[in-house]
Formats: sequence, structure tokens, C-alpha cells
Amino acid sequence: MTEFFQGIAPIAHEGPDSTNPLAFHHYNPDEIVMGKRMEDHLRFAVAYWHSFAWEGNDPFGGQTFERPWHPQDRMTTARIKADAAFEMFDILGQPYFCWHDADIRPEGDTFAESLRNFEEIIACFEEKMSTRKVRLLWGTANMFSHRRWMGGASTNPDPDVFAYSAATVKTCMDATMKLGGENYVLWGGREGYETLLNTDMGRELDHMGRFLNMVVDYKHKIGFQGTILVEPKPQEPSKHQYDYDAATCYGFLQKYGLENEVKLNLEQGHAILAGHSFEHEIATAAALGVLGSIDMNRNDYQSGWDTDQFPNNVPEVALAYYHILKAGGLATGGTNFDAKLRRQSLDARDLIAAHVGAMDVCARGLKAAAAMLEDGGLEDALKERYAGWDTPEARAMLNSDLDTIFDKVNAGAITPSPRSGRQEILENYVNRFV
Ligand code: XLS
Ligand code: NI
Ligand code: NI
Repeated sequence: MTEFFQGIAPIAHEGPDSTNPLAFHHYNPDEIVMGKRMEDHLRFAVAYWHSFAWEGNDPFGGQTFERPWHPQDRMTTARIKADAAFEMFDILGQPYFCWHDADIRPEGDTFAESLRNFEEIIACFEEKMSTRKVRLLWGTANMFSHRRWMGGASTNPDPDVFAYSAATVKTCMDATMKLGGENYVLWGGREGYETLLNTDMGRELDHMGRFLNMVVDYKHKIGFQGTILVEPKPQEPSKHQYDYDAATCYGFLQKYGLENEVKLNLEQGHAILAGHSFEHEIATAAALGVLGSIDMNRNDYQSGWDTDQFPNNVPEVALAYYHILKAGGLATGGTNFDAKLRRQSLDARDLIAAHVGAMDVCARGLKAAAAMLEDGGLEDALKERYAGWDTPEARAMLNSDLDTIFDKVNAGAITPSPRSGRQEILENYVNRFV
């Protein structure tokens, strides 16, 4: 036992009238929503990097947190960090967690030493998981922090870095599989460029496509049953990341023959950075058949950065879950809190409260989304708006050609009559539920 969370009891559902800040008011894992337990819809995960590896620094200031697992450059503290992490999982009772290799183990002097460190911690996780219900939602490789990745990982101009990336991802996939992980994520933070003056874009994209094919081949080789996910983000740290948004990623997957093998891990803050809404990204992925999982956070709308704050906006979250429910749910995916405390939130209590609040916000969003779907108001409005396409003549048009259509329109048989899109009415409708 570490002392870090001392005095904080496991969080219980106390209902909306409770004033206890360390209780769930809306998240009730066993409550049935649309025929399924709330926990099984939301599939919450804690992100090891923000909660345990991040030390409170920002671009203008250094470490603000002092944790029992600092400094993080040795195995003794990596084990204390693991103890604290699992203590927090016990307190929150969330079903999943996620990691990067670099979050959980200290970097060694050589690849082999880093791997030894990593495998030791994975064995320690395996032991801790054997007596608990918590599972691994996904593992991933941090191929953006160390200086070797400064020019990219699989898109690096140096083939030695490509090799290092391949070897690193292999070890992270092995570890993910060992822990029974349900997905494997690739986020290409430095795949992209700072200046075109030194970048051969076509070559880099080909290398990235080849790399991802190797990942998929390896998945099949080892019999990994989970889903391979790519996480779109338009910029930060690279200026022009190749995985800009859901639509760009889909084009990339298609070009390299991967659209049936790889799905997307969509993040709220990344959607905003790309100039979209979260539900836009979810609806895009769902329409293209590549909705995988979500990273739930929010940006500070004033600062314009990827500030990775815990979600606190029920109407926004409700629309995200609306599109997820409509698409049939998260399948192997989950709701990963890719979110960190503010750097002044120094206490263990802050870390717990952040997750408790976020889980409550998501629960409210899910319930609102389910209520809207069950009521059917938005679906009815959609049906009505597209009702013209229900006629056989309209459907046949899709299989005809410009000349045939021209003849009908030119003969006066077809005259469009504009109808209201009813946006305000629909917005007011949503407002009744959120
Ligand atoms: C960074 C990304 C990262 C991925 C995992 O912005 O969100 O945290 O989720 O590498
Ligand atoms: Ni992010
Ligand atoms: Ni993320």
C-alpha cells in the first residue's frame, strides 16, 4: 500500500441528491440504459500518462506535482507508481486503464534494457490484474517524447528510427496481448512535419502505410483479437500531422488497403483542434464504418491548445454518445479519460474528484442520449427530411444517368420545392433532454 490515496474510500453511487463530492451522483454501473448496464455502454478507462506520468509541467513551467513515485527514472519508483495506479483503480472501480510503454517503465540505456524494465512492470500489472476486475482497454507506444523521435517515428527520414519504431510497437503489442488488451492504439504525434522544405511527404506517407500494414500483419501473426486503432489529431506536437481527422485517416487507410483492418480512436479535444465538433468526428467514423473508441476530454476554448481537461459539458457529451449509441455502441472500444488535472490541482483528492466528475458527466450524457434515441424525435425528423428518397422513382434515379435525369427535369416533371431544415426546432428538442 502507498500512502497516496490514504483516507479515500472506494467511490459509491449515492444518487443525484447526495452532496458528497467523492460519490457518484449519476454514474451507476449496474443501471440499465437501453437494455444494457451503464458500465458496459461507457467502458471507462483511466489514462496512465496523465494521471501518473505527467508531473504538472506546461510549455512555460516545470513540475508542480510531488508524488511518492518521483523521480520516475528508476524501477523502484515505477513499482510505487504501479501500486498507486491500481489503488486508484480500486477506488474508482472503473473497468479499464490504458498506458504507453514510457508511462510505466523508466527508459534504459539500451533498447534491451528498456524492454527488460517494461516487461517487469507488465508482469507486475499481470499479477495485480489477476486479483482484480480491471482490464486493459488499450496499450500504445510513446514514439514522440524521446529525442530519437523528433523527426517522426515510422515517417522519420532515418531508417534506423523506422526500425526502432517497428521494434517498439512489436513489444507494446506483445505486452497488450499478454494483458488481454482489447485494442491497440497508434497515435502519430510526430508523424507530420514542421517544414515542407525538409520533408518528402509522399515518401513519408508510403512509409507510414507500410508500417501500419506491418502492424496489422503482426496482429494476425500473434493472434491478437483486439482492434487496431489509429488516433487522429491535426497538430501538436507536429504542425501538420498526417492523421488530421477522421476523414483524412479514412482516406489514408483506404489508400493502403487497411480500411477493413483498422478503426479510429477519436478524441474530443483533437476534433476541436481540427475545427470540428466531437459528434462530427464520431458521425464521420460511423458513416465510414471505422468507429472504434473515444478519448474523452475537452479543450479550454479560450486558450486554443489541446489542454486535455476532464469533460464537464453535458450537452456536448450527450451528442457524442447519441451518435455512438446510434452506431450500435463502442464494441471493443471505450471511454478513455485522456485528461489531466490542472497543474494547481496538487492533491490525490483532486485526481479522484476529476475522474468521479467526468464519469458523472458521461453518465448524464449517456442517459440523455438514450432518452433522445428512445423518444425518437431526431430520428423521426431525419426520416421525414429524407422521405422523398423512399419512393421507387427517387431510388431508381441513383442507378440512372445524367441524360435520363435531364430529360425528366427539362420536361418539367420535376420541380424542387424548398422545405425548412427546422434547425431551431431540433435544437430546442435536444435542449429538453440535456
Ligand atoms: C495526444 C494523444 C495521446 C494518445 C495516445 O494528444 O491524445 O494521448 O491518446 O498516444
Ligand atoms: Ni490528445
Ligand atoms: Ni488521446
